[in-house]
Amino acid sequence: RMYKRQLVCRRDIDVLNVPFLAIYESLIPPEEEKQKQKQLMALLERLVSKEWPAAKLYLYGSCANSFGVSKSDIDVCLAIEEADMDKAKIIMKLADILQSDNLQNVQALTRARVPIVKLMDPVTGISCDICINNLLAVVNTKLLRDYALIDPRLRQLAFIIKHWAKSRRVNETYHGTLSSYAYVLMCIHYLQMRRPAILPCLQEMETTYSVTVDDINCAFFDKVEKLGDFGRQNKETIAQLVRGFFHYWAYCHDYANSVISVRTGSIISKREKDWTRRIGNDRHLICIEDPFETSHDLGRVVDKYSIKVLREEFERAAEIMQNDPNPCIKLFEPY
Ligand code: 3AT
Ligand code: MG
Repeated sequence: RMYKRQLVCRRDIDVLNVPFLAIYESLIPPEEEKQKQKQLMALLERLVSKEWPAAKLYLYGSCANSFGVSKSDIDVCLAIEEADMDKAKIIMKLADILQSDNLQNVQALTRARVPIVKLMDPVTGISCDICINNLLAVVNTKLLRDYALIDPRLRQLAFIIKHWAKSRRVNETYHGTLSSYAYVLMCIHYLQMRRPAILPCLQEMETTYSVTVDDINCAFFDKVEKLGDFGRQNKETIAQLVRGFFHYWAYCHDYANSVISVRTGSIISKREKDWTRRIGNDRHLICIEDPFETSHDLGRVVDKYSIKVLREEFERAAEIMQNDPNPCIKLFEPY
């Protein structure tokens, strides 16, 4: 009888695969959008190389890590060696160069935590942020993209979680909730921890890709096409994974003692990282280790108010996934 009940439960949850996959499909950017991004990149490259022939432009963030939904802004990094010029000066110069072409709303934000130039291209309608020498972000973009190539369930899960987080307004770092980057790391970690595992830990495998950025050695296995169908032993469906993800963050994660770590593919202790008390503004109320900048907790933006909001949203989502026969409406209900 027990077995029969489990079967029924499984069938119940699996009717949700169709609507979840439909949401995922609806969020994928169309090919035409990718073409427009390329067109804008080509224009920017042309303008930048006139002033700085040796400089390079990289796409990073969701437009390059494969976790970008339709109509996202694009994130661009200008890699430049200008020993005698500080970032603010480069930003001003860059804004000047772009202004004089037909780009619109060019703004130099020199005093932001990460100084950027913002602009809009009227030809493609795409908005873009350009930062200077943020090469760690370019490397973590590659890591995320490589993980996405291993099993399609990662991209599906991350799109759904990001869509939920945006709908519920818990994807706003300036209000103390988590970045998209943090949510994708949470998804990767969740799939690394499944048994059988759905994702491996690329940083614990043989090094096939290695760069040193800001004195940090970033090394991992990037020949992901060689991993075959890594997660095939695990038959969990997208509906089960969405439910399991929320259940984990609502009821199972040990917020007092644990750090999730994609770098090791495991849970590590706060004590081991000395993340047990507040230092400055880092409160460590939910701990997500950056895979390369290991002293960096992506949960550090979370404060004593927003942790409550976040955990209540995880519980709300877990409860809906558990009890609502038609959860897709309520789950993504605008906050
Ligand atoms: P959206 O689709 O724009 O919401 P995204 O993946 O572009 O998602 P963000 O705009 O938050 O995410 O960030 C852009 C990239 O910058 C993603 C990641 O490569 C890098 N990044 C963001 N936050 C951090 C961080 N705290 N530490 C290191 N890298 C980060
Ligand atoms: Mg972005």
